[in-house]
Amino acid sequence: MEKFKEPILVTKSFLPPIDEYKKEIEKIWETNWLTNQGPLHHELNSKLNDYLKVKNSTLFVNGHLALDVAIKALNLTGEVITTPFTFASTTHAIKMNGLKPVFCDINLDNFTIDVNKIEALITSETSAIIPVHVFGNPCDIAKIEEIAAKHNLKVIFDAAHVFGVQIDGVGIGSFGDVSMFSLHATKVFNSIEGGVLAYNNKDLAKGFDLYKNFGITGPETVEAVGLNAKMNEFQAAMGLVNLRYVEKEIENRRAVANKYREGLRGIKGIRYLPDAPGVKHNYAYFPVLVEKTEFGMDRDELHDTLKEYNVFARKYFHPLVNEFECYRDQYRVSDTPNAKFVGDRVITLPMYGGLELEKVEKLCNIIRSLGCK
Ligand code: T4K
Repeated sequence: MEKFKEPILVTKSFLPPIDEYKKEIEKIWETNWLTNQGPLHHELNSKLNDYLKVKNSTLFVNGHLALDVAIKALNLTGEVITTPFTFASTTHAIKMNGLKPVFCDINLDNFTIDVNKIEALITSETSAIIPVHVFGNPCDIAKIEEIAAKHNLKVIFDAAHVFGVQIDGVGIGSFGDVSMFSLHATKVFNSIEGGVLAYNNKDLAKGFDLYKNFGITGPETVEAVGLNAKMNEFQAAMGLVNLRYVEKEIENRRAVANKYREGLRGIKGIRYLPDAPGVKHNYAYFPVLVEKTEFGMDRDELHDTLKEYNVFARKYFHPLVNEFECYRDQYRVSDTPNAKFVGDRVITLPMYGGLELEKVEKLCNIIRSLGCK
């Protein structure tokens, strides 16, 4: 089969029509307000509350600092239970706050934290759970909330991948103490870079605002040691324009996901995830597990061979966080066997709304042709 003429990358940032963005940023020339909670920031904030179906939210310059601020403002201490099958950000945010990440294994059904293994990891030092709705798949939220209530733990959901996801019509940011959404360029919805904390308890807003702005509370008062994590007006403008297109983007992604499922169906050794009942998915990623004994090639061979066809899939998330150079001396990967299993087999195929369905079909045919006959 012939290679693709143009490279196909794992994703492609959504960009709105440039004139719409220009029109939005013209307002910045009128207000002369570039950052520090300007009018576009406020407008985006209130529109995101509606779109995400959450009671309260606070905007940030990126998702990582939003997570960092959530950890600080919730006063977490000691140990925090999380998963190693995630992006570096989740664990680094815990570690950089002087806390100890404790890795819980994942389940093999949708790669989120295995709720049956959490309680065994709770000690007198545990203050919180930071589960990850990885690839856009919701964790077992009810069970996590039950465990947290029983042991008096805080819950911060790393919701970086689940912008727009709903469960039975409820915004996924409505659960736990707080949820962090990433609005990075590679996400379903972007504000170039950006982050959102969503939460029910409006009293939390004060701490989030405090830590994202150097701990400043007034022109002559600084109440806490904070950082600078403010979203600027150019980011907010991009968010406002992109919000007009996000539903269409998700619809297009749904078509891409369904095309993959159709094209990959029945290939031995290739496994992909179904939609979960009651969930409005956002199709943030299209992860596939490759089983060498059935497919004939392992994940790494498939990944490298696809490059020859001009397809640049990615191994999200390999290596696992507990295999990183900076963590591996402190943890045993054998403690999280399902995460190891998935991390060694997973490949995320190209996924974005603008990916033509004919290309998806051809890519599936290429994968089929590479497998065992
Ligand atoms: N928690 C989780 C679970 C996360 O996955 C992330 C971020 C965070 C927390 C932290 O949120 P942020 O602080 O980032 O808001 C990317 C993203 O940078 C990162 O946001 C994301 N997760 C992670 C999973 O992926 P890289 O290093 O793999 O991205 P990069 O630069 O290789 O880009 C991937 C592809 O995206 C490129 O091949 C092409 C496309 N792309 C990329 C950029 C930057 C574009 O089309 N346009 C662009 O501007 O980390």
